[in-house]
Amino acid sequence: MSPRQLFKIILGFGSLVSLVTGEEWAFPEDFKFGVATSAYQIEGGWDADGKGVSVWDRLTHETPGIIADGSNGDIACDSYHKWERDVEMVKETGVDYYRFSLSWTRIFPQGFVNYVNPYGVAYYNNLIDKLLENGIEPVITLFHWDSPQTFSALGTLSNTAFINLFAQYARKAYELFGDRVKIWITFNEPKVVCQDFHWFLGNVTAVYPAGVIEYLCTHNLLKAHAEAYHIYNREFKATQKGKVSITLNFEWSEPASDSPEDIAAAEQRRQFEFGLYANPIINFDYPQIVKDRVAQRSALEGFPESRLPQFTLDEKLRIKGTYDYLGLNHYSTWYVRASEEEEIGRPSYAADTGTYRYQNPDWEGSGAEWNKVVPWGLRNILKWIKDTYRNVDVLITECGYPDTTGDVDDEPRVEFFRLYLNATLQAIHEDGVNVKAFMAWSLMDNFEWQQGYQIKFGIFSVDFSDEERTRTPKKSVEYIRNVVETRLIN
Ligand code: PNW
Repeated sequence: MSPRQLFKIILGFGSLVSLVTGEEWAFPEDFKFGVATSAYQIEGGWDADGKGVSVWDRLTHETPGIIADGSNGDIACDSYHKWERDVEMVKETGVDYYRFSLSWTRIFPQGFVNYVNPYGVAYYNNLIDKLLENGIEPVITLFHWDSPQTFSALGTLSNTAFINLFAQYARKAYELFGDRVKIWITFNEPKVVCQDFHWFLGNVTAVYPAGVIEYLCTHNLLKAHAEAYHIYNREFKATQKGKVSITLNFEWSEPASDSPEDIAAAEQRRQFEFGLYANPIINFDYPQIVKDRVAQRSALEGFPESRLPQFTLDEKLRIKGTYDYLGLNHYSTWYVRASEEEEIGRPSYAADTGTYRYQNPDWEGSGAEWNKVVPWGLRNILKWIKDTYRNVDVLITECGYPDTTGDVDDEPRVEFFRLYLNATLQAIHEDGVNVKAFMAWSLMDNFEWQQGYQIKFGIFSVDFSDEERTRTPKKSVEYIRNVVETRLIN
């Protein structure tokens, strides 16, 4: 029996039980569904109507070999011109939310807010208005990786100047769009920005001084987030009545065995990967284990103080509580085992994190190596978040399934959503987690960063060989639409 068949039997049994007991697991009334995209991945129009250059424009244009298929986002899905069709697609899916990001340099070509590009503002105004006309609520990410190229000379996020530059940008965004936009996300996936891909900082060719800049970036990003939160609270909240938070990515770390060492190793990894950002914002300061490990390794490496900067008490208090919900992006799960300490040598976040992780080769795969289908990982994450962060409201801002075919008959993606939506329902009903939304990644096939167009996450396919960038619904559109309508998984 395949896992899929087994799952259907279990699901079937579950519905039988609920029939008999008269209770049925439905998505609560106030639960919202959505679909998500980001500016650089879909918009194209990279230099249209006065848009300035972002680090992704520069990177893809000037670094041969960096994108798997040699492509870039110059045209992408051409959403800069096809946005009306995008709104139709969201409408067709029947969801409540459309999450998209602002291209910073489309609105502020140089990154600085002294000059506002009216075409950029008009683009987002039109999109927002059209969404609202269609009963769809916009969810806006301010920073989904395409920072202004002009900041690169400063080291972008590794420079404290970034804090104020971002705060000014956020204020302008609230001013321009906040009368209609009520859900704001400051940063998408800080860990990816600061710990995973150094070229997000615009530092394409230089040897990356890992282990130092990684934490400077984290430190400044958390402060920039907090400033953007406080600006909203102080200057806009009373009139605009919206919510501001951050979206963190979390791949679940499951202990590889019941041994205390493996259990501790998995927790260590969660704290390094998620706690590094969530703890200062929701609890207080960086997690103790992160502070201790980075300090110890820094000392052995000969640094006079920890490579992880310290917040002053005022800063800790200023960052604490800067969330009105928690945004979560989730894709897959790993087993984690305790491992020997990496030798003292080149300092790095990876060495600080320690531990060893792997995936079970028997887990159902997908079009991306790392993206194994492990729905219980999502449920465990949600439970862990509930326990670690006092049952904060969680919006799942991304969750999705990649393939390489782009087939409109995307049964494996349907199955993925069935399983992950069911894990969400279990977390709500059995574990009492406050999950308030599920947004599918992605509305359409798009520029998948380093993988270019080879990996497809869309519930709509896009014909990239056609100038019109024709979009076609896949089976998963119908599936999601049905879940939204019935509020049940079937
Ligand atoms: C997200 N991981 O990144 C991004 O927010 C999207 O822009 C992107 O297209 C999408 O995932 C699909 O890749 C990820 O650690 C970050 O496994 C980290 C992980 C996965 C995705």
